[in-house]
Amino acid sequence: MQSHKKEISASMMCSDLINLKETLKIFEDEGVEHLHIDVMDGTFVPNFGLGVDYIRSLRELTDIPMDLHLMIKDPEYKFQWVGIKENDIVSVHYESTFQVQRALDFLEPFGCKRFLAINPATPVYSLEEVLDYIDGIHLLMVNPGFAGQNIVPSTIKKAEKVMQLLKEKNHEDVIMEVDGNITLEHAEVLSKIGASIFVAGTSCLFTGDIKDYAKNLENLRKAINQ
Ligand code: S6P
Ligand code: MG
Repeated sequence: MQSHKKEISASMMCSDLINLKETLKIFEDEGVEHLHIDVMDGTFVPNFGLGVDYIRSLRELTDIPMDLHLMIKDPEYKFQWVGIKENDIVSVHYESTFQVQRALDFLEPFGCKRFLAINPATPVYSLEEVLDYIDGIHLLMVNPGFAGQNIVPSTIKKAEKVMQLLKEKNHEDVIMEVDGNITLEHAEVLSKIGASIFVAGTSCLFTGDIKDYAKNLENLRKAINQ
């Protein structure tokens, strides 16, 4: 198995706006690699989420690259709205458009890393035809839309199947991100399976008190690097 660096993506929908600056300072000091931004349109998922003004303001506060998780219908026509930068990851959902490959093509000129996201019930074989056009697979461990949900148990086995597919297709250059209910225990198991990016939400990072964030990040770092 090709080994990739293990990285943390802090889920900003779980963060507390009042302490935003202090939170970002902790993330910078702790070397958090990505800010996970859940963009939700109320159609693809039953919730509204972080929007373009929030993204713009956040850019003024930090240089940490963004991990833009687009949970929106027909994303290929909306990339310009988002303000994508070269160091960002952008995930489009397999289920959000009839033209996944076109969506990935439309993303190419932005120079960002292109990830394909799949929901818990979307089969792993859906990834096969687009492996040449992506840098990563974004595996949803919960049905998207909300923080604080319990893992869909079958997704752990599914993570193994993703790694198996990448091996079979000679595509171990493609990395796997895991998103949803990433507790320390799940992080450790998924890291051993081969995941490289871990979305840190209420399950391991945003546990209530900002004073705990640095320690929480250190614990997560330990769990994914065992
Ligand atoms: C869910 C979203 C996720 C959440 C994350 C929160 O729709 O894609 O990125 O922000 O799941 O983490 P937790 O630990 O509360 O599940
Ligand atoms: Mg997400």
